[in-house]
Amino acid sequence: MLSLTRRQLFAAGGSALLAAIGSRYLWQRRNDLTIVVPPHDDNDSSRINHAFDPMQSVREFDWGNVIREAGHAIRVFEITAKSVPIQLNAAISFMSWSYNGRVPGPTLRANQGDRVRVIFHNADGHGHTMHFHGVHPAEMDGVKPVRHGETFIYEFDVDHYGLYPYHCHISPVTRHLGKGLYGLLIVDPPGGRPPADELVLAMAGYDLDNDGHNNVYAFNGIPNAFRDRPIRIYQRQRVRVYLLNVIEFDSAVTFHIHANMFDVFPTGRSLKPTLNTDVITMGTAERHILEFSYPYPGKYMFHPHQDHIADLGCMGLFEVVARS
Ligand SMILES: [Cu+2]
Repeated sequence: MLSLTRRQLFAAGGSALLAAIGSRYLWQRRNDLTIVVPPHDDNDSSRINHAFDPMQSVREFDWGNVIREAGHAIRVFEITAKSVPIQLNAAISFMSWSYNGRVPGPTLRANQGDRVRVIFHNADGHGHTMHFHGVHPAEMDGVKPVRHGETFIYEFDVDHYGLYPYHCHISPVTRHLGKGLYGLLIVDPPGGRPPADELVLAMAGYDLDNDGHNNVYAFNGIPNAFRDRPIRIYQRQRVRVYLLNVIEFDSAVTFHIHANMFDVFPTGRSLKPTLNTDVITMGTAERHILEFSYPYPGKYMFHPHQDHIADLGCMGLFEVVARS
């Protein structure tokens, strides 16, 4: 893949050319880059059927359907809450409460300035809601129960790009969120972000016996899913991770990647990184954009550095695939 640095451009065309076309040219070159995703080997018939595919949720974004009403563009999403049994591993089946039958719920995505309409059906036996983080009127705050069989429409403008968790806000929230009712809304800045292989990772715990302590932990709903099936990424290609921590009961965890450093865009609310590190601390509901690229092929762990939490299922691998 072609990527011109400023120095390479000087070497290629000289300073007069650079002065004439300047940073605009560099920006366009970057936008011309094609992001490619390595294929995953999915022929393993011994793999557990979890009820949904955590590998799919890594790179899946729901942009909704854009409609126009009275000249105003509205991005429409449909979400249904329902109980779904999920196979956490060979031994543990767990009755989740889910948005659209998956944990985490779909990664909703919009552009700054959009109006967002979320049509929320509750097909579950318990009352649930969708409480979005971000700016909206009180009646859209998702703290009033939506009963079994009812539909509620959440509608608000997203005027600030960034990352916004959504989750059920029925008490006890630890239980409603911990059983799987959470997800992420990404609001892109005007013009978007530079091309990258974009991944969604959500860290969460499961309190299987309702004793106020998590028994297992997971990235994207399934313990050790990406330890057993590494996420393949290409060497020397920018990776952008939309990272959410919704681990209840443990007040804060870290996120750590091996053999590399990452840039941090806190809450997705900046276009420039504020930190470069390999461990970032996150309280419950904190979320950040991380960017990195791996220079060397191989398999590299990522996990919270609360190592007992990693040992209990919050463990994954990036498999960095060589490219010529
Ligand atoms: Cu709920």
